[in-house]
Amino acid sequence: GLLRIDHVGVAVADLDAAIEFYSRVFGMTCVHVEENQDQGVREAMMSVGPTPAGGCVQLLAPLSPTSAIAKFLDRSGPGVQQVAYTVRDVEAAAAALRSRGMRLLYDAPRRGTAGSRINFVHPKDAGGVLVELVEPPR
Ligand code: V0V
Repeated sequence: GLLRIDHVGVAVADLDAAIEFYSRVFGMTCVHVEENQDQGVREAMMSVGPTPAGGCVQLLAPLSPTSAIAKFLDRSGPGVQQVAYTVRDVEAAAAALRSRGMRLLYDAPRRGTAGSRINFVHPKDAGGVLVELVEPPR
């Protein structure tokens, strides 16, 4: 099952400008920056509150004009693109959701932030929300 909210993903055009904005205005701390070629993103994890227990906002900037984030920005502009939940076992969580009629985007998990394993529920099956499952690295 789902353990907690892992992060809320926000599509942005300019990652460095967004990091500066979230730090200055909301007092969040940038705890990780990474480029993920497979997902076509440069991303930053912004920790909410004094400890990681507060969860994170994940800022997502496109690496190429054909990436998922570029397409989202073209269609919807900047804003919330996904809600991600922590799971213990991403394959088991995906199987459970498939059995409840959800389409998962990948047959097998792919690599997410910091070596996590990820999959997604199609937004059309989840009330218009792109849902991500995140199994943290061991
Ligand atoms: C598209 N739609 C969305 C949406 N993206 N609705 C809500 N939230 C979103 N993010 C709607 C879109 O408006 C269409 O609605 C419909 O879904 C189908 O659109 P489509 O043209 O068939 O599909 P695409 O090409 O827009 O692709 C959508 C999907 C794509 C979700 C399939 O974005 C995808 O593969 N996403 C998973 C990977 C990803 O998002 N990577 C970036 C984050 P109408 O017009 O039919 O009503 S990377 C990440 O999270 C990492 C690294 C991490 O957390 O570790």
